[in-house]
Amino acid sequence: MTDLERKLQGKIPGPDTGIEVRRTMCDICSPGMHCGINAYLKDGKVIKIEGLDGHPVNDGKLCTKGLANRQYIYREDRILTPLKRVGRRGEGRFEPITWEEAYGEIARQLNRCKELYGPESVAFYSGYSKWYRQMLRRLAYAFGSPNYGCESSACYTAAFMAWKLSAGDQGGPDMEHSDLFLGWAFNPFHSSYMAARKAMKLKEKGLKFLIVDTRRTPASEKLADLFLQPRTGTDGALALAIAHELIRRGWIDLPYIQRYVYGFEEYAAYAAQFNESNIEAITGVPYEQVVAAAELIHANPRMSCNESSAPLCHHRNGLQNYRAVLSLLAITGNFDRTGGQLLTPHSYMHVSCGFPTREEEFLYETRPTGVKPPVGAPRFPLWDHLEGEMQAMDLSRQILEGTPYPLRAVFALGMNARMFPDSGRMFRALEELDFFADTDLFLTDTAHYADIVLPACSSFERGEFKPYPGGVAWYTSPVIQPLGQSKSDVDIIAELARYMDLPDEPLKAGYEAFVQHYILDDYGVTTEQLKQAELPIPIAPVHQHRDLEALEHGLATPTGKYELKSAIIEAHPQWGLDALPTYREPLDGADPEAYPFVLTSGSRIPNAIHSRLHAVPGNRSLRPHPTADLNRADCARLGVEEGDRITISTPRGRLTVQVHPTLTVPEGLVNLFHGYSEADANSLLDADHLDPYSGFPAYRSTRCAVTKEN
Ligand SMILES: Nc1nc2c(c(=O)[nH]1)N[C@H]1C(S)=C(S)[C@@H](COP(=O)(O)OP(=O)(O)OC[C@H]3O[C@@H](n4cnc5c(=O)[nH]c(N)nc54)[C@H](O)[C@@H]3O)O[C@H]1N2
Ligand SMILES: Nc1nc2c(c(=O)[nH]1)N[C@H]1C(S)=C(S)[C@@H](COP(=O)(O)OP(=O)(O)OC[C@H]3O[C@@H](n4cnc5c(=O)[nH]c(N)nc54)[C@H](O)[C@@H]3O)O[C@H]1N2
Ligand SMILES: [Mo]
Repeated sequence: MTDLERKLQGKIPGPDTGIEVRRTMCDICSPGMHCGINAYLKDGKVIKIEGLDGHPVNDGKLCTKGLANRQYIYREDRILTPLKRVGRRGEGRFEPITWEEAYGEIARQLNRCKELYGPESVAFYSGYSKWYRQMLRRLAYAFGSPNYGCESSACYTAAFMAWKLSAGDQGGPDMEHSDLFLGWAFNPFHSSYMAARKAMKLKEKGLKFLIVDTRRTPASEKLADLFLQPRTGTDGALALAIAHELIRRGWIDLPYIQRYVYGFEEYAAYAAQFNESNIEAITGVPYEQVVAAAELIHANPRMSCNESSAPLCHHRNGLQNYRAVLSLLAITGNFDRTGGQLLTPHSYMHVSCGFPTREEEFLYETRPTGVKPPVGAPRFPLWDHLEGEMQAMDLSRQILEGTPYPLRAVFALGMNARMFPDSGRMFRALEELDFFADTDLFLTDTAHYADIVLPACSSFERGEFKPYPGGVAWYTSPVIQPLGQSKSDVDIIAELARYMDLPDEPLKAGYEAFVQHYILDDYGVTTEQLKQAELPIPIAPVHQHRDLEALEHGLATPTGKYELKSAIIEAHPQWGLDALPTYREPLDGADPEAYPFVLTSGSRIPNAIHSRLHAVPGNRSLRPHPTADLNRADCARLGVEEGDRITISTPRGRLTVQVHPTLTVPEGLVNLFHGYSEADANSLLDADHLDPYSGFPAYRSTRCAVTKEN
């Protein structure tokens, strides 16, 4: 082997090998991460990737998902041209068309619906990707429809709403200064590796952990000083019982409560209903463990907690459960205090990016007035009051029933019909539409239902503005040409707006102009500077926290205080919701004799993220078969062993998967991972088993039956 061959084999960059390294970002997982990447390129192709040293999130490291980027962007089912459907909906037969033809058809069809049924009859939907959402929302508004909505109808927003009701905006943990961390539904080892690293480091420094999870997890094994394992969806009752124990023993911060907290007396009286007489029956947690939790909290006064964007709120009682957990911070005087939970006002994409922006001006200044309410508003009035976008969990119902008004077309970016509870109903709804356009990297089975499919490019093929917590930001540049004729989502939106000549100049000016004028101008920074930067650079000074400053100033709640009793809900008795964080049984009405098990679906797994990575060969090989976890005692009773097949059934449907006997789940609970199209957990769920406060679905608590498959 020659020297050059050796260098080529080792993928060594240099003029002789023709290999160069460019910087980009992984956008496969949560926007809270988006790690820096070195992409090694040869002949315009990515041949290797590695983590980018010095990047504020990953500092050179990459996880099982990040490492999949090369196989992900070159997945065989990448869409390379705009497509027009020629077969039946769902059949997957398409023919390539030009961008001009695609825009023409979309414009014609959306305008037709507008003329026949009004602008509200068109919904604009985004799947899990977030970075282009400001533009998509504005597109909906420019078209005249209030119906912009997204996957956040089932992710994070319920937690955000709980925070808004309680404190006017969200709070983040000041973990470094805490004595105790309340890891409630917290398993970052599978969902957020960088947070896991931080937790492990702080544990070594002496931080105590109270872990509350329905399953045994790496967090319960590696982090917990005390581990509580309640029945799924009973967290509200457990939190109220701990609160009652703290109150009863006087282990609360009374001066703080008197000054900064609203509704304490009624809250305390309500919490007293959860005690030694009933807590084990409701939650499965013995009362001694409630006492142990109260003792741990008392012994470790500075306490913070994790943000649970999903599992705590994935129940029909989820938002209230989450409020009950948060209330523990308020009664112990841990909100807006060093080592507790600090206000982290949202400023970009629902999260705090460390500096204020004028994003909301861009989002709302063109919102149409005098139009019908968005999808889901009548059914979920609190959601509508706090969020104002459509609650997409009501989308399939409205399409199929046509009430309160017809919904006839959907323009989507990255729609995955399988993320909706009773995904079959969503597919039926897509079949019923007059027109459906979907934009994706891959020709998914949801895209098969579209009349027009548009090809989006990956984060390696485009640029993106990316702020990170702590006031730093950068703007990535494409490292390779877009594959085929694919385009960046934001370019698609701006081009369509121009094609349709919608009355919105800032939208038509495009994404980069939005970032410059609504985000960066205030800081005297240009997108060009951020593109030149080797790594994210500081663009605003970091806010220095002062204890009780936000509370002294008055929170953005109606009373200005931390509200244990929501004044917003109190002021709207017609909603039929409770102002206190009341507790209600999570399980549905299915017959417990016919459906003696409980199904929880969606706990995260390290090798996959939703529907994105199951089709990537390397990741798929780590968990090739959809599998359900079942307690060993249940397995023994059913007579099944590792790898045997079981059928999980609900009144909605049935699914056959492999079984994994385990002790991580308690008896009676079936844990199924989500995102597999051939074993779609959501096909088993009821589309109307929703939280009336948030509209969130009960992904984590549905009665089911389990039988052995022969
Ligand atoms: N049973 C169960 N179901 C759940 C959950 C659960 O816990 N249990 N979790 C819920 C939660 S929290 C979430 S966030 C949702 C996930 O929400 P989904 O929307 O289901 O998420 P994904 O499958 O990651 O992505 C949707 C589509 O976006 C496409 N896509 C990726 N990148 C881009 C891009 O840059 N542009 C465009 N146009 N498309 C792109 C992907 O290829 C994919 O087809 O699932 C929810 N569903
Ligand atoms: N690898 C990977 N990482 C991801 C994702 C992914 O798909 N794959 N998705 C991303 C997204 S969109 C989101 S929203 C986040 C979610 O992030 P997390 O909320 O951290 O993830 P989960 O694993 O869903 O839930 C955490 C723990 O909650 C427990 N749990 C479930 N139900 C209950 C309950 O009723 N009560 C209690 N106390 N515990 C419960 C589960 O057993 C699990 O161990 O993850 C993000 N990160
Ligand atoms: Mo999510």
